[in-house]
Amino acid sequence: MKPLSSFRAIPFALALVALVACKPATEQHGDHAAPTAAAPALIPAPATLQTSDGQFVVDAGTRLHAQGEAAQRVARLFNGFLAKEKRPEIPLADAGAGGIRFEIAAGASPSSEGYVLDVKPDGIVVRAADERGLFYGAATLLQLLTPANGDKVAVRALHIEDAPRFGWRGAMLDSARHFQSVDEIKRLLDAMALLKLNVFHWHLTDDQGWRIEIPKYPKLTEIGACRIPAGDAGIDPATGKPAPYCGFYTQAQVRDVVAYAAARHIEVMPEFDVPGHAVAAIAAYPQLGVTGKSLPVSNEWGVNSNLFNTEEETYRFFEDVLGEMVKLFPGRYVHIGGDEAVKDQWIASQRIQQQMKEQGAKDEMAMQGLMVARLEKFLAAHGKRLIGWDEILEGKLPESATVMSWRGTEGGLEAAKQGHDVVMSPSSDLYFDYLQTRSANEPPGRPSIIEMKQVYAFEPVPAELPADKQQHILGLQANMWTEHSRTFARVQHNLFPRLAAVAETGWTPKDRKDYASFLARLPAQLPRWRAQDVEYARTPFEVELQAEAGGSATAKVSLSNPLGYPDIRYTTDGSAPTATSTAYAKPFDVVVPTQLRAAVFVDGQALADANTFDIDAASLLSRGNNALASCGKGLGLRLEDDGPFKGERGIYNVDIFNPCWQWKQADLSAIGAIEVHAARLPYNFQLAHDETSRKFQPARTAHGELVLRAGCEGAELARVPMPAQPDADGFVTLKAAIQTQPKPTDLCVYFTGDTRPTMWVVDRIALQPN
Ligand code: TNX
Repeated sequence: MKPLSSFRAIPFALALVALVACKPATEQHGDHAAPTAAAPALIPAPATLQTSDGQFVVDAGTRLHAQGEAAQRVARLFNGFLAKEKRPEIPLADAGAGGIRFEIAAGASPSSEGYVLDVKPDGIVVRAADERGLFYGAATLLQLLTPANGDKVAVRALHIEDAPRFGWRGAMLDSARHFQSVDEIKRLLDAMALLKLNVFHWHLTDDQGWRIEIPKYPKLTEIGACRIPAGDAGIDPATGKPAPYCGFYTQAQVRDVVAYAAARHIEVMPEFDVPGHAVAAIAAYPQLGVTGKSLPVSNEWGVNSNLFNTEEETYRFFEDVLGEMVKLFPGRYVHIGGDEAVKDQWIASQRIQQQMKEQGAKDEMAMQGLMVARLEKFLAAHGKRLIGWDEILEGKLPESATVMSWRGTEGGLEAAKQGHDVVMSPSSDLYFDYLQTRSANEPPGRPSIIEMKQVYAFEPVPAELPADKQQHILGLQANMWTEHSRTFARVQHNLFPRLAAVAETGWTPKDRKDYASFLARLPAQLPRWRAQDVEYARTPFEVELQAEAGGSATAKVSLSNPLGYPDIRYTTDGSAPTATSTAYAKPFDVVVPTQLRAAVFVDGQALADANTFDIDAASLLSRGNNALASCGKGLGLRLEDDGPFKGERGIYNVDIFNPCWQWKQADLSAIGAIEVHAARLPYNFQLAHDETSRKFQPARTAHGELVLRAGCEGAELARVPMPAQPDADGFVTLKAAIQTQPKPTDLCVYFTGDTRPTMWVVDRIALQPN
């Protein structure tokens, strides 16, 4: 519950990671070396690219020529990006021979987002029919100018003709569950633009926070923008008083974000979620809710049963909010949510049932359909198109409505068949709150893993969709929900590098996509991101280790990399691994204790800082939370502790339907006792109709017991009563004597008693030999 300082001190099983600074590749050469042009590693891959002999060297003498206002705007942005990467800008100069030329020319590309880029020994020319296309050409050039060799870059002679496959290449950010500053959002917009993404879907309202200033309804931000986080995170230990978590964007800030995005050719699409995900608004104005009762802004995750009502005054509120949004956001679309609106409250309300009868809605989904239809009319009258999550298909949907398919692709397929436009963002492939590796270094999130490979393989156009309907698939979008992402660093960790795969699917022609080629190009993107201050996840580029106790004083070690980069190098003498350290080929034995350090190499460069693993007798006999399996297949989350109030908090995988962990095939043949180190977390979830899935065994004693079993349905090995509270450090350590088990045993560990309001979670299990 309240780990104060001890979290860091706990000897974690096998995953002690030492962070060693890794220099960007651009700093690793002297600037006197003669530059030679490398094969271009572009992401997203362009539609066509032909290299030829020769190269052009960009150096301090190079000048940038841009004719006309639009081309000059692109040139200034281009130099702005160079400056941000702390690289020399390329001075603008009047037209002359050689150098770099940005040019807008009618007919240069058939697509407004397309461009042509030529590198020849006498200069570089980027040409487009439209400013937008020229910007993407400049973004490609920025990548071609890496890696730099001091202030010189040799660019291989080439010819690129490029244009995107899809018009909607999106990323959604949930600023409701956790809030990001305007500067952070601008950093994301920069990174998106350089990957040629063009839609920023901004999730601004939800149960846990209302994040946009609407002057006519000041309480939306006075009340709705703050919540008291669950558990100890919501109490300031210095004062004992509630510690609200707050944040909203003023209208001036929204305009600033919209303008910043527009300059980078990104459309910002706001979302106002109705009729569910409405608690923050109802907390501000209880008359908007079905019960009329006042509610706190929610600090629980999941599906909340509080909905907006269907009164005329509520419609006025909707139109007032949307009226502000259509003024603030010049883009074509406004998102009205529509997801996860469980109808229990509407069913229970006589008044809403009466209104349904009067309005001819045969059921609650039809009533939501009428709501969508009214909002669609309102938006259309203001020149906007309505888009909503795929649930809106379940009501009668206005023809012009666009569907965002999140519950798989079926909703999108059905909508496109019916003639609606569709954006594909299935939770199975494009939800980036789902984690990307099994590493113990992953931040909180959803630990059903969506690996890069799966993101890359996602195909937005379903094979079953008839050819004459395929133009309805506008494109794809990655969604970054932030229930579990308290910091912007964690948001970026989840978005990058996977967003690069989304960018390639959105941009590159289908037949030019190739995962092996993508993986080969990805290492070149890492120093670019580092220069741009994009805090991409290191976990996919790290080394993971598995160690099993071997004979009396050895362990069998296997090493792997989540992305499958093959060149793993390691040391066992404490030194930092280099490209010439021992190459890992297959599992091998080490004597215990050994400190093993390993990194993955591509072209002589480490992809990430080396990982350091301490393999000793204690580590072989213990497993941290991350190395344990869940007992069943419920709803797995990777949750952060609610304390300490300030500083780093523990992170635990837990199945909130059935919190139970197992050490599969544990060798208990010489084990006489088991020590369990446990933390306690608030159970702050609303599961709506899934509530019945929440399982726990009744407690037999006042505070429940720790139970150990041989197999989750097997014989009980031990039962130990739990204390009322964890220790001052937020943890308890429990010791249970067991009978030795002759055969390898699935050791299952759980706690009895209601998981609400708090649940115990296993932090570490240690086997104690007889
Ligand atoms: C479902 S996606 C939601 C969100 C959650 C997300 C978590 C959608 C339209 N609704 O409210 O944040 O799952 O993965």
